[in-house]
Amino acid sequence: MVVTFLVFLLSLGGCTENKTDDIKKPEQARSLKRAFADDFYVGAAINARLISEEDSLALQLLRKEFNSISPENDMKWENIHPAPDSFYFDIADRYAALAEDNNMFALGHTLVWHSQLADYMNTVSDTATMNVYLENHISTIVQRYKGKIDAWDVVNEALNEDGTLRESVFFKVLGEKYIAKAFKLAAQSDSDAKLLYNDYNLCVPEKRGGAVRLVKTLQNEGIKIDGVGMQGHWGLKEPSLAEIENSILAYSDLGVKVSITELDITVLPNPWDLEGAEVGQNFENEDRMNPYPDVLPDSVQLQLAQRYHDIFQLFVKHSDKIDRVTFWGINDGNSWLNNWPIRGRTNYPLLFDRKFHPKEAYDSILSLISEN
Ligand code: 9MR
Repeated sequence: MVVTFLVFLLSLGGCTENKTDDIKKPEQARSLKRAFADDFYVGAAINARLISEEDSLALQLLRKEFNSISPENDMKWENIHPAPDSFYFDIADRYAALAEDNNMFALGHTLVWHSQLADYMNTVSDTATMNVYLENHISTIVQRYKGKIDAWDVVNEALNEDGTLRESVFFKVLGEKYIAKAFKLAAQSDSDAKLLYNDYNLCVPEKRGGAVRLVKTLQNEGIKIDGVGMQGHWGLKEPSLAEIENSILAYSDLGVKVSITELDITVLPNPWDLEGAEVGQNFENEDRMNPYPDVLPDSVQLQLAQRYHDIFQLFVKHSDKIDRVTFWGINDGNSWLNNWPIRGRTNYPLLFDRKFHPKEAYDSILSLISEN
């Protein structure tokens, strides 16, 4: 921040003729997508209101700052494919059009996930039905958005914390080959789309081991996988920068690209030491668990800024291995972290506050570019 401030002072000193214009220039040029244009896409997850262009302030900010989008909920199975023979494409179509109109890199999130599944999927128990449903789901959706969706989270959160495979309905019915099947179907439906495995806690060594095995298994079978998505639901201290770096290197060593797909940093107490994003974990609210209901104290604001600075410094260092860094939301007010793992708290995990104003964390990230 000191550096940003110095740059600002220098810019004032440098203006001679048209002062107003010169002073404005650095401010107008500030934008995440411009700052990191040589490094990676900078994305945001967007909700149905924003996709439908009902939230004009959010849309304005999105266009200014970001060059990639992820649909927070609207392409998940329960929303896009609510009954075996019925698809609901209205919002997803608008999402794809928004990306196209604004020249943004569009992610499809997500094809195969145990959570937010349509009810009928949870009762499937035979191989034939599961195969038909999976084929219909993946082929229909990926073909529809061929050339419009640039990358897919093909399989989401298939791993347990110890690196073994989660007993999802897909696993129970088809065994581990459901993963290969999903990637194969996606590749057949759009050979140009980038195909990703996406999960949380992918910096934890045991889980990282599981993800490395998963990627290698696909590669050994000759199945296309282009990237690993490290979600990045992180805290002020955990995971350590060393574990984040080890993980970027471990995935990149496999010959796939890394994306940071769902970045946010919680500043609220977490007495259960929960990490990641297991949405089934929920707890009761109480005052001591919601210490900043009105405003975030400066001391914590600065800690958050420093943490974002350090993390982005690492991302820039490894920008040859990283395709995209996506935040899970636009501003603090619409973050899922206000409701997880306790409903109704006030969290501050993103770069923009509830009024869409950039926070210190935003400046700390942009200062990296002038530091280089
Ligand atoms: O942000 C999403 C939230 O609005 C939903 O209620 C929740 C339900 O599962 O999913 C959230 O997004 C998740 C994402 O799709 C996958 N990784 C974890 C994210 C946070 O839970």
